[in-house]
Amino acid sequence: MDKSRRKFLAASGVAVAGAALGGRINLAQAQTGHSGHNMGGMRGSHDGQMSGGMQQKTSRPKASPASGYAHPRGNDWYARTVDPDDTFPPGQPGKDYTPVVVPNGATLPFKIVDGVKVFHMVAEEFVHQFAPGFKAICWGYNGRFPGPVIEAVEGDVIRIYVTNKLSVPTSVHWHGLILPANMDGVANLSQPVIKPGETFRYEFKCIQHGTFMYHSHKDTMTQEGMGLVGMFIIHPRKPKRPRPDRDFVMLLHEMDIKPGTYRPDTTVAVGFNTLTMNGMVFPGIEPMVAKLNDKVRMRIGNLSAMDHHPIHLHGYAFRITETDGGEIPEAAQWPEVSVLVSVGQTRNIEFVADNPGDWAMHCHMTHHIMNQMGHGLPNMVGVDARVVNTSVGDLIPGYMTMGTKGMGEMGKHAAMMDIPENSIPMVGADGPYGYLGVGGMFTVFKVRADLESYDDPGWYNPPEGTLARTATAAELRKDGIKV
Ligand SMILES: [Cu+2]
Repeated sequence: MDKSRRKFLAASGVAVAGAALGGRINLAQAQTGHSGHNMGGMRGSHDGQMSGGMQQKTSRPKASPASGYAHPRGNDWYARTVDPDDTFPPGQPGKDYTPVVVPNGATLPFKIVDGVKVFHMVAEEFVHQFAPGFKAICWGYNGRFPGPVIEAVEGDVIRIYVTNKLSVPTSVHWHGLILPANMDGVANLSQPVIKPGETFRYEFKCIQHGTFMYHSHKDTMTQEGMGLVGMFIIHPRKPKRPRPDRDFVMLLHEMDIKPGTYRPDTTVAVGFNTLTMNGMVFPGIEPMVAKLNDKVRMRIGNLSAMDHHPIHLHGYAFRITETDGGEIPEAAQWPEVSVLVSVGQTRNIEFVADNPGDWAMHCHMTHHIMNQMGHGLPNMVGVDARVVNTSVGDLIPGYMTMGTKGMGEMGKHAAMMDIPENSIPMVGADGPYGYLGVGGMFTVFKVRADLESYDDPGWYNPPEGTLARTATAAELRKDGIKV
């Protein structure tokens, strides 16, 4: 940790303790904007704060030009690189930020009207495909589940129109954003509902940067469950570190869609069978592709109904660099190989793509890398299927016992079996060395030394001597391994 950072944290501690002791006074000061500004102004100015000298150096916060709202400054740990009251031209892709990469997804287009970034979202019902052979009637925004990623830059003033084409009232909550209370989108707490057919207008300034989300805040069990969710990215106006070469965005979600049906059952609370990354299940999920030594950031959000997901990346150790609450100081960044993304949280991980290959990246909950896995099945592992097949087969012609050798090959059987329409029970995909018996929250991170584009480069071709293979008799003999 550098010296100024340490000073800043020490100063924050003093300030928080002070606020707790003198709550009434601070509250009164906060109403005039003074107390909060002092706390915000303490970064690297420990001495000034202790002597009370900061008050002379600072001025009252100005209202936002867009909203007439005094930006909160008390909690200095939310991530910002510029003064929230300063005005900036709307951030431009390529110039002010490197756009994010959204596997299987898209970012929401905007136009600029009088210096304001204007977006339009439409909440609606549509048929969503999770993978070839598996669709359902979902809700989402602009025909997408999850909705398109909103991408902005710190200091942008944004206006988002939300049209409700659903048959029920809705609202949109901007999850993690620091904004005026009545732009927060909680139906009937911060605003009236958006009735079917209505278009609401939200407007606020992006005073922080980071990885955030948005979702319905009306009948959330149903509406988030049906797919009214999305990611909201705000890039720093003045990045302190080089921009990443690959900045991936991934939203985790889960539904329960019974095989043979076409609608998510949002009353289900456990045993979800459709575990998605950006709305897709493996093998429908696009790989993430990077060039060797690219700086990679992955922003992972979770708006599942009930499950936290430990997302594990093979072949790498990474650092957890940000949460939706802000940047983690470098000295406190947590090295990991799995990042737990709890419901309602985002996590950024960063690393250098220095290890070429095709690397699995998946939720480590084993039931979350299966598709439409049934539950409450009899335990057939280890059962002698020949006996069961013979005796039951007399009664039910064509009967075949499943699961006696585990579930790994089930997808292959499914191709030959009479399975319900619109279902991909445990279907995986053909990998370079055989059948890849996984589904759900599973993807592949592909790193290559030679890439002409970031399109899928196909399967990895390992260098000589780096492929695990069958041991030869001579090798076993030489190393004294008896089998
Ligand atoms: Cu999981």
